[in-house]
Amino acid sequence: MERTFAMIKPDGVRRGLTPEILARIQRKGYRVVGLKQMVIARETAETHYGEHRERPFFGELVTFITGGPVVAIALEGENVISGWRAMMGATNPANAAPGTIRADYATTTGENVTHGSDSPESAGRELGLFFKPEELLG
Ligand code: RTP
Ligand code: MG
Repeated sequence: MERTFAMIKPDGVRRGLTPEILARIQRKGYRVVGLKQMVIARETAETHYGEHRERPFFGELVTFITGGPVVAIALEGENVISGWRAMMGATNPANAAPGTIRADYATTTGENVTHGSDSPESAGRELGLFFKPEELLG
């Protein structure tokens, strides 16, 4: 069984998409092993998106992701890392396959509703950044 870090970004929370996205996760059969709504501290956001530190959009990205509550989710399931990213769709919603979360709800690359870890290494790092072990189901 694999685990990943998923997040509903501030645009998704603001637009009331949390129940819809959790319903999609439930229908798919993934197990929610951690869940909390929170405002991300600037330092945490800079660590989370550290790989993009040198990119031109980094400042905007950190401002956006810390600009309102997010829902942090720890998911468990078979091949959940790639499976959850498949459910999200491409980073740029214009390229996202029909039926994916980003195709259905997002309009811009900057505000694309959800996040998902992109590898087992990122998943472990991001789960550790957002959740204490005692906040997760066994
Ligand atoms: P995420 O990390 O949020 O799950 O998204 P991702 O893997 O699909 O995309 P990634 O390349 O990791 O980029 C992280 C987030 O940065 C914003 N971004 N903006 N303006 C731009 O060109 C640009 N490129 C990326 C997006 O919000 C993207 O999800
Ligand atoms: Mg990414």
